[in-house]
Amino acid sequence: MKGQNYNIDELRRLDVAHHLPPHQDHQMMQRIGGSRIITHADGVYVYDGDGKAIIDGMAGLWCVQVGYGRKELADAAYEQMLELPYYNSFFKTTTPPTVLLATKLSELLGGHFSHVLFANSGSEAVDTLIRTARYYWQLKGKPERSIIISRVNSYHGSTIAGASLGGMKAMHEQGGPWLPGIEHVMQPYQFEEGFGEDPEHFAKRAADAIEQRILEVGPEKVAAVIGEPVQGAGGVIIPPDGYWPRVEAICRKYGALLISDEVICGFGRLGKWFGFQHYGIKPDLVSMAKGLSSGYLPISAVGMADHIVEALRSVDKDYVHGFTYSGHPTCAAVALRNLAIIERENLVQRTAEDTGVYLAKLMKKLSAHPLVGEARSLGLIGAVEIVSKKGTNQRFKDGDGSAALTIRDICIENGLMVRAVRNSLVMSPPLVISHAELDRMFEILWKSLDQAEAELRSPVHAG
Ligand code: PXG
Repeated sequence: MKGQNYNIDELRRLDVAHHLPPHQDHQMMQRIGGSRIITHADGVYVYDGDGKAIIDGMAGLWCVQVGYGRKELADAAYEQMLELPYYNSFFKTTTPPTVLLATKLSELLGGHFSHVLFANSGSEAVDTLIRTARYYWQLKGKPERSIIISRVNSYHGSTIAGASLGGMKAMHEQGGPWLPGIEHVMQPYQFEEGFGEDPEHFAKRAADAIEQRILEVGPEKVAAVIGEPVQGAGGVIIPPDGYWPRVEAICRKYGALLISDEVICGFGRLGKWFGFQHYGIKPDLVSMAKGLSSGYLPISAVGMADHIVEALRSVDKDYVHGFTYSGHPTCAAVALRNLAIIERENLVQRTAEDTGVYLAKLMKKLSAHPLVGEARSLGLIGAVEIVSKKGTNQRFKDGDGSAALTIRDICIENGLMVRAVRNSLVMSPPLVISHAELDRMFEILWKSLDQAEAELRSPVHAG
């Protein structure tokens, strides 16, 4: 299979002719003649149609925790498909992997999360969160509690509900009207919104923005506050210490549910099984996807705290929610095997105590580069802020994002896949990455920044 001879030129032509890739500028794709075709992958490397090896600094799309080429996961899918490829969990029926995965997740979530409900994508899990939070309050006799507070630049998916809940301006400009009852407040993004401010003060200010909004809309109308422990797609925004415990206290004060969207932060990314465990908070609902199966098959889940399940069980009628493939046995079998690999290879602890620490060291070194305003990381997720003037948060071209895109393209040409988000580069390598591979990533980053600098500082680009 690997390195199979595809007709890459023809595939690129067909890509333009018939395929609309997600989250993409379709005019640009036509202009550049189609996508880069990724033909195969192994470990932390992906390979394109020209045979070019690229270190996958993004773990696919923040998801391939255990790296590529895991025969065990292919075997798990194969064995389950022969045994029982699919059956539903609707007809008072379910399947062994479904139940075993629910049990395993409830163990990993710890303590008060006794149950999970399955879906297929992060977006579906987020829809489930919104619906469950609102239904919970209906069951508690407080249907007026329907508002959900979210943050600017948060990402919660691309369905109508997910995009409504997310704080992505570019998404909100396309395809509304949006779901009512969502409020967006400031993000805990110190580099942009509190540059030079005492971090403790900034943490308090950002958390208090939530309290203010609760008071503005009326605490009796607020169902929940949702956040990613670290905002991923929004630019790897790592909140200052003190932010999450304060947000939790605010939720408790006004009786709002606290929801942690763990789609990126879950499964070891921050050095704990879940991001909320890193911050020492206790949410009422959590969403999971991506690293749950390391992206080998689509599966997502919502973890529910005991009091939510008690409310669902307080009535003798259906909770009329779920999907054809909720708890899909093949996806569940692969997820179970993936979690077993993460445990066996100690990837969560390794991220906390070894590779995450090493990444932080490399980030510190990189922050000396003249184009770098800040290089931050937590566990194996990080961001590099690109600035036009060292020591400030001033951007190239009024912060239109083109500088980061230029550097990103150079990185890819040099054999490193990273993403550009507004004025930063972001990364989340597979949790199996070695020190030597991290070294290689940062050699490429530094070299690419050097190459980009001349171009960015030329009068044409600096504009
Ligand atoms: N919540 C979070 C925190 C996410 O990161 C979703 C929900 C939705 O998951 P699905 O499986 O429906 O895509 C995500 C997904 C990007 C990018 O630009 C990030 C995601 C998806 C697409 C693009 O970094 N995250």
